[in-house]
Formats: sequence, C-alpha cells, structure tokens
Amino acid sequence: MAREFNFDGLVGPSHHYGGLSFGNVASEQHEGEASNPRQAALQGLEKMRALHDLGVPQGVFPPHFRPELSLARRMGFEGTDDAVLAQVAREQPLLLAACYSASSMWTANAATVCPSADSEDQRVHFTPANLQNKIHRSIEPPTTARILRAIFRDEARFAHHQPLPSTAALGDEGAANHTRFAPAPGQPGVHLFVFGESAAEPWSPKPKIFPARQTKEASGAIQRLHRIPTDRVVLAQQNPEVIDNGVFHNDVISVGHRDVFLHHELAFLDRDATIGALSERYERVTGQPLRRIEVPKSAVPVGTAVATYLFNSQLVTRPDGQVALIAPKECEESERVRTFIRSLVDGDAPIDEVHYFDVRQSMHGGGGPACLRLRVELTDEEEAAIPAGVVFSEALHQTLAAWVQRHYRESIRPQDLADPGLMRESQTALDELTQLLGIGDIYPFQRPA
Ligand code: SUG
Repeated sequence: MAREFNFDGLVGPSHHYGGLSFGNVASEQHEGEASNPRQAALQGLEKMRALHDLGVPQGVFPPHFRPELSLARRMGFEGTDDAVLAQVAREQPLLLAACYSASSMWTANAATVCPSADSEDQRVHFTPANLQNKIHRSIEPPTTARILRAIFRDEARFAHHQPLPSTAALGDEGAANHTRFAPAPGQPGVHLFVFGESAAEPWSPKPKIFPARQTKEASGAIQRLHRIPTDRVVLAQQNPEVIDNGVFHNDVISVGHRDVFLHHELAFLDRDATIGALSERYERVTGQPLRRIEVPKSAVPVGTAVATYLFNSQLVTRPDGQVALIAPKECEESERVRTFIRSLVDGDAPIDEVHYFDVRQSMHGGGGPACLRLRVELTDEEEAAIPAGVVFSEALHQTLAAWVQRHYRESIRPQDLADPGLMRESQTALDELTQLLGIGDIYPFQRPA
C-alpha cells in the first residue's frame, strides 16, 4: 500500500513582497506592498487542514530561517549580524529583500521526487532544486537538503542527491516542472519533465522576454540520478511564448495527478509530439489510457490562466475515489474560469468536485495552491519511517496556528526589514518550531559555528 502526501511549505515569519522574481507577473505587480505574514501562514494552514479533512495525506515542511545573512557576507558585508543588516539596508535594499525572502514556502520548487515504485533501486529519490535563476531562491538548497534529510532519514529507503551544480546550463526548479502519472499510488508510472530551454542546443527556441528557468540538461540529470528507466520518461519543451506571458514554471499551465492531465493547449512547444509520447508511454506502462483535459485558449486565454492560476490548482483523490480540484479563489472570482470549471465538474471530465481557497498572500508572490506543496508518494513502510511530528493532524493544526499567532507580524513593508527585531523574532519562532515538529536542529543558528 502507498499514499501520496502533500508536504506544504509553512509560510515563514518574514513573508513580504520584494518584487524579486523577474518573469513572475504577480511578484512584479505586488512589489513593495505591505504583506501580512500571519495571515499568509494561517491561509496555508487552512488549506492543509481542508485537504486533511478531505482524507488527503498531508505533511508540513518548515520554513527556512531568514535573513540569510551569509548571502550578504559572501558579497563583502562584514561585522555582527546587526551591523551587516544595517549596512545592507542602507546600501542595497534589494539584497536585503533577497536575504529576507520567505520563498521557501513554495515547496513545489524545493526538490524533485521520485517514488520507490519507479526507481530502479526501489528507493524514494530526492534532489533539492538549485533555483539558480533568482538570487533570493538560490540560497534555499542547503537548508532544503537538511530538512529533507531530517524528515526522510532512513538511507535504505530514501536516496538524497546533491542539488545540481548552480549554473545557468543546469537550472533546476524542482517538482514544478515535473509531473508523474500512475493509475494509483504504489504502481509504476510515467514521468513528464518539462524544460524551458536547452543549454546544449543553443539554436533551439527560447523565450524572448523572460528567462527560462529549467534546462533540458537539468531534467535529464534528474532522471539519471533518480534512476528512472528511459522508457518511462517524456522530456518536453515548454512553449517559449507562454513563458513570455508569465508562465515561469510548467505548473502554471498544466497539472497532472494519477491518470488525469489538465493542460492548456499552448503549454508545449510541440503539442502533438508531447501529448502523443505521453499518452503512448502511459498506456504501454500502465495498460490504461491517460485521461486528458485540454483547455483551449478560446475557453481560457493564457493571460487569464496566469491571472487566475487555474492550472496551479491541485488535483487530489479522496479515499472514496472522488477527484477534487483545489483551486485558488481567484478562479472563482473570474466568471469565465468559474464557468469553465463548473462545466468540467458537471460534465464527463474526470474531476468530480471543486474547492476554492483563499491563499491570496501567497498568490501575490506568484504562488498558488500547487506551488505550496511538494508531493511525496510513500509506501506504508516508508511512511512509518518519517517523524510523526511533520504529519498533519487537527492537533498539529491547532499547535501551529497558535504558534503563528504568538510569533508572526500582521504587516511587513520593505522598510520593516531593516528592523533587527524581525531577525530576533524569527529566530525565537523557528527554534520553537523545530521542537514542535520534532525534527531536531535544522537551522544554522542552532548549530555551533
Ligand atoms: O520563484 N515567487 C516565486 C513563486 C514560485 C511559484 N512556484 C511554482 N510555480 N511552483 C518564484 O518566482 C516572489 C518573491 C518576491 O517577489 O518577493 C517569488 O519568489
């Protein structure tokens, strides 16, 4: 027996709008606005609770400690933490925003995961994403690696790889560009890796305005590291035009779960070849057809998909087999998208119900419901090997919601990042969190230098 867990990133105490992600429309639109970290964390916890209540296994991924002042120190800022903070605030406010970014909440970008059912060595494989395309995200991999090792400890069952070398040719954004299809947990599946450009084929099409964050070579490396047989993999290029329209990850234009694939007609550079290869491989490996829902641009234009994050919905299966779409509230607020979803649920599409969630604090940084979760399929034995403290329960919800209420601010504007009080509050909060989750010391400030 196996189950698919969603590990949601708990939003950290310094959540703010730094405008740090060129190519991510929401990040640019909301730059400099006041954020509400407390509300952000509580919205995330509400989503976790609701999925848990639907019968979907749910885990919690702790936030990273911020500010990550080692970034400023590597750039020549010296002195005590307070001195570095003051100087960076004065001289380089954008760097300060990067050091303080709470972007680790978007755990779809934390790592790529392959379940034991698909790896040749029958272990669950993890590779933290290098996230080298954005300075504020490039600081995530070491802590992500520590957290993954703290949760998935047993080396006989879990294989941890190093992040790929941090260079543009190997840009890797994790599970946001990787979708696994299988009839049910525990059964063999097919992996779709989507890249934005190829470093080794510089003549191949590229976006013209915004960066492609994932390369073909990075996706290929992950497949090799995770020991996924080649005949279970489809490697496809994202449509460069949709990247230029704000689709900075493939999970902003398609979502798959089990045998269901919801995608936009313009998601891929070569639609026919991608869909053809995926359908053929899926049928050969599983003996069943892939159930596809292709969304035409006439129903949902790419701009509407980006504004509402329809494709950043989660697809989940309830214990009774019902398939639910976990969509952001922005989809409900768009008459066009709401009507489209209604037609899916009421019609023959393999989606039985829709649930709308307010995750607006995260949405304003460009992260919808699916960005906030990392899927990890675990057999019963593997599940028994992870610390119980990270598995969601009603009791954990209450504990974490109270913890958020105790420690989080209700507003952060860019100028607030200069306040050393925020650094100290974050330290106190996260120190307490590791005890609540029972995962040991994972933060640099908890380790002797
Ligand atoms: O990498 N936003 C994140 C959003 C990640 C969404 N993830 C997926 N689609 N899976 C990013 O662009 C904004 C930070 C800021 O502007 O302060 C940010 O990092």
